[in-house]
Amino acid sequence: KNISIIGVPSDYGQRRRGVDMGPSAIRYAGVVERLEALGYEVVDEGDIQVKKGNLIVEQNNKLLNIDDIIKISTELGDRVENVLNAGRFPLVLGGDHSIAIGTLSGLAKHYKNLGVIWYDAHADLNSPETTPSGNIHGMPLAVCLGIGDDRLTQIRDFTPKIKPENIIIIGARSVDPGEKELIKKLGIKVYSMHEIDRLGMTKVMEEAISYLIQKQVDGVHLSLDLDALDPLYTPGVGTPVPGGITYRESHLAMEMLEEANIITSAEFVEVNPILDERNKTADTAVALMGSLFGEKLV
Ligand code: DIR
Ligand code: MN
Ligand code: MN
Ligand code: MN
Repeated sequence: KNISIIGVPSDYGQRRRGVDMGPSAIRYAGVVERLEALGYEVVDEGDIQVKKGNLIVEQNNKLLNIDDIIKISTELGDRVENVLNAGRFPLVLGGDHSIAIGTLSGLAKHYKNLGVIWYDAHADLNSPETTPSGNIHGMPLAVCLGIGDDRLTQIRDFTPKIKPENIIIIGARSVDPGEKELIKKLGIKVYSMHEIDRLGMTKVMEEAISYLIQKQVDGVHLSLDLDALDPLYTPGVGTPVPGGITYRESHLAMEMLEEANIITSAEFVEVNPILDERNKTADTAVALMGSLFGEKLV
């Protein structure tokens, strides 16, 4: 596998400044060196152009910064599709989770039956009707299912990007009422913290992997929000939720994905250095990438 890294320094999907510095923090934590040490050819394509220095403006209190997010998502989608067309593995660094709209809009042009693992404390299944915050980082999974404002669902002129039965959410523990309804209605597979506690991460990942294989997916995207982990390990996130996945459980999950050899693209999002402790969250992100790409303990 040859890896292409794309940084997306966007904080437009939420209200806490600093997550735009996530790609830099992850680079300073040594992502390129870490992956090269595993034998990959790594090209850091740098960052997508994101307009800086402006205050977050509420054009519409249900869809904060929608115009900027459309622009960023469209460009990111083009870039991700180019990486796939070059036969390379896209590794996207965020930025807040709204960038997943762009990533998926690139992946879904290439893969006809894409699977998605959404590793997150949240379900990111809100719409303008259900959002408690107006923050688009709480909506990307819904948008990719074709639910929400047309300007978002129609990014790169096609919708939906993914099928509900090809999604697995892992780590959920803060799910809004409208999101719960949607999960039930669409039958989306969720391993909340309850299932992780009850079954253990080994069983959760075994089930998740065989579930996606049964769906005959032709690719699997890992969308990893660092707030899936307990804030003990990843304090540098905008919306920390206690009772999360441990450091070792997360490594185990990555190691099992690597062994199963199913992941075809990944993004690591919501690293906010302003809220962090000595770059701990970016360090954790890079360590998890190490496991995802085949680092062995012994
Ligand atoms: C909440 C928080 N469900 C919202 N979402 C977050 O604003 O829609 N997603 N933090 O990552
Ligand atoms: Mn291909
Ligand atoms: Mn998220
Ligand atoms: Mn989250």
